[in-house]
Amino acid sequence: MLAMEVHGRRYTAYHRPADFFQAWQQCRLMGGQLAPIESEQENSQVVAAIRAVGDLRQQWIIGGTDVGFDGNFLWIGLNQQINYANFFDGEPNNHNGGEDCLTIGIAGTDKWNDIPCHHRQIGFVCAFTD
Ligand SMILES: [Ca+2]
Ligand SMILES: [Ca+2]
Repeated sequence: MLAMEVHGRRYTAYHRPADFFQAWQQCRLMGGQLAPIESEQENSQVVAAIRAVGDLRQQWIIGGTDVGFDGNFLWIGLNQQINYANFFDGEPNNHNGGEDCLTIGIAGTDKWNDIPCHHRQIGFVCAFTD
């Protein structure tokens, strides 16, 4: 209980078009990681970070992927499987067999979606720990 602050993450959203791997590299170069989200509270923090620079009418890249093993999602910066999940209804659907990277902001909600990793989105969210 009350483990919500245990990770001590700060999230920053970047309104900067990028695909998953570009976003992953940019977060790393800035000393952070492409955002993992491990609780409802962290999901809210990510939404707040996005609203500081944009909105949820478009999808923003976060750090989840099942590349290499469909249906087995992990946080790329943590090397850990996703436990807390906040997918939109019907997602992840691996549409056309080619969706391996996660976004937040599908249909204007704070829910997640899987998309093709090479699709550029409006921006991405990094997480930083002190
Ligand atoms: Ca997939
Ligand atoms: Ca999808």
